[in-house]
Amino acid sequence: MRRLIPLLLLAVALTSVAQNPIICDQFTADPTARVFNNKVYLYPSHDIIPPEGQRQDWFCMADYHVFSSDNLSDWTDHGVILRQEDVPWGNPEGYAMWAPDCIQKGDKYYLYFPDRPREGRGFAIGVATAERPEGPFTCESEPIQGVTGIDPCVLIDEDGIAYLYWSGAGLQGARLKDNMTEIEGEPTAEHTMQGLPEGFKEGPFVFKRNGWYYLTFPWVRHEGGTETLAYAMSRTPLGPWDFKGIIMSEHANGCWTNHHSLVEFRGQWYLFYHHNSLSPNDDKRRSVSIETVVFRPDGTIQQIYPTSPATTQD
Ligand code: FUB
Repeated sequence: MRRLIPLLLLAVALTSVAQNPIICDQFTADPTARVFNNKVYLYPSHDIIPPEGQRQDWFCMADYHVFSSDNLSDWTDHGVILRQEDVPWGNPEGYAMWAPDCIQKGDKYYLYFPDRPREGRGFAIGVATAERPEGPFTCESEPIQGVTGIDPCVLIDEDGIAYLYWSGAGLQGARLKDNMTEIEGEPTAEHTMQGLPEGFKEGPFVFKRNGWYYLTFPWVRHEGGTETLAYAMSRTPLGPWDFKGIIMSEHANGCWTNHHSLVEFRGQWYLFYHHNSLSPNDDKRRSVSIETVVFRPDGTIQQIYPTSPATTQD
């Protein structure tokens, strides 16, 4: 009986997850799921078909929507929460609102997002704040100083200290100041996470469970390959990390990217990830799916095999 109960709980969780992909009236990618006020809020990138004049075979994103659900099946679209034109330091025609994150501290919600600056090259990471998870969000006048790159993720530890992780030259991590808009220490300091294998890495998502920090990330394990989802564990928030392996293997249809978050909701952990299910001939227009996650007794994660329509190589 003691063995049956977890299996029954898992079966209930599986049947309560929506059919994949979960949002079908627009493209959604790079999903960060967070639990606020006993609901799951989803902060994805919003892939669009590139307008004329933009590169047609590349990512194209002009704004963010936020979605919420209290059963993981029915999702409410709260509409646009930030547009590229609303970013004071951003290029209003950059179409580069890539993977975001949102976190609550006190009575404020902080949206972290990459964008192309008006001046110069590359990406910076901005912060916008709101009083509610669905916005409206107001953007800070400058991006985070000393941080260049994409795919921000924020962890607030049990002691209240916040950490920012992002993808620059490799995966980076730094402590955030209490104001949540600046990193501690010298901007030029070495922030690269130690202990990770070779292979292009982006999209860090860090969470804590039972005293373990998990650094999860898309990882290309073979030269010329596409992205898996992989992870490493540590007893400290900035590593060094002990690489553990694959969470989800490469998409079987060649969709180059995957990007994800893991979240616990009502006692069950879920993986949110993306696949080009709604645009099989275009892997830059992606859609979010959900699977359940199983942790082994030692804290490691069982490999996840996506449910239809996504399939993986193994
Ligand atoms: O969505 C644009 C980029 O594709 C993200 O920043 C990466 O993580 C990859 O999913």
